[in-house]
Amino acid sequence: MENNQTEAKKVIFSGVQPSGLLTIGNYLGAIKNWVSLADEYDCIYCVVDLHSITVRQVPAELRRRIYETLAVYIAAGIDPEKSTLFVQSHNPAHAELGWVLDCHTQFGELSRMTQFKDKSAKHADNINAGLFTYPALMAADILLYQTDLVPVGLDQKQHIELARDIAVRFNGIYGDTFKVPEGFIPQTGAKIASLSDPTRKMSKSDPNANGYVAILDKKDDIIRKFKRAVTDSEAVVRFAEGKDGINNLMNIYSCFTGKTHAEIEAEFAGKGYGDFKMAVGETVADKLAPIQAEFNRLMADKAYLESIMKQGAEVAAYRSKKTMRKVYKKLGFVQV
Ligand code: AQP
Repeated sequence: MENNQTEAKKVIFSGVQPSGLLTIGNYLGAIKNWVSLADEYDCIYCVVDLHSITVRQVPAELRRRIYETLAVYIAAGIDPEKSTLFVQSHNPAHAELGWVLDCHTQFGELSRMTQFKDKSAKHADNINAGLFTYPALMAADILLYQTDLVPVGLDQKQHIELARDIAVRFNGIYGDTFKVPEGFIPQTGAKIASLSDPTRKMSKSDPNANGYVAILDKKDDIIRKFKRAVTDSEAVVRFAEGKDGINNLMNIYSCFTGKTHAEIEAEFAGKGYGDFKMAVGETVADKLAPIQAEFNRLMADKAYLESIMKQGAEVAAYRSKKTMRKVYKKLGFVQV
């Protein structure tokens, strides 16, 4: 199952929740980097369905989105023969280690998590215990595989720091058990903002569909959303403080074209926001088109997606077993 070469490579783990249509924020902050790291590292990419039920989901939609999320990973360029792709609930070790880490995470630590504060404000009618302990389950996801690096967007930085604290604490109490992971946050694209409110991050569960661009949005919709994007009244394309909307569009354009901010400023010198927004919309739509075509092909072959899920779950279970045995032994549980 594993060869020596794989064992020598550093381990990467990351995931996306199937809680909506994946956005270009998820793509630029996480998935695009997963693809670029896949050759150099031993990569494990997960569809984190257990996390998604911290917010109420419609079961039929959730089921469809689990397939869709996996299909987006592959369509974006992750080769299931090189990386392990699987669905979190298919490996029960995540929930098992999650419980153990719940018991090693402090109430005060979890109370400080900004995502918990944001999400409990958004879902005031359903502030459940899972929403609160989400970061401990995320720590379990990562620590199970003795992960070295976790490529994520900026919004997950605090959770990665907590995962490190939990690992250090556990190792301190019971002796060396977990590798202490590092976050890997990209230079550009780490925080893509909402198009309708550029002071907030772009989110796939935003009830306002004009705030996000989904990876699977049609070209016309993508262009329309960029045309409507909130900017400012200066009408000069330049990256500067107080120009959140334009800065965000420049970041998006930079991520998709590889151009620097200075190059973008030069390209649009003397042109208005209309031209710039149009160029961003066209570029994003054109770059997403091949991913969308591959996605449609994959979604028409559920049997193939299921075979990837199955194969990935076996590898994930095999790899996490070693960590779980170690954890249970260290805790004093009886092993028969
Ligand atoms: N706006 C963003 N910019 C850059 N990176 C982002 N990520 C999310 N939004 C942005 C990164 O995408 C990965 C997967 O995120 P997630 O699904 O685990 O949950 P999230 O961070 O809460 O993302 P969303 O889209 O906002 O989901 P919902 O709306 O369901 O809460 C992570 O690496 C994240 O950093």
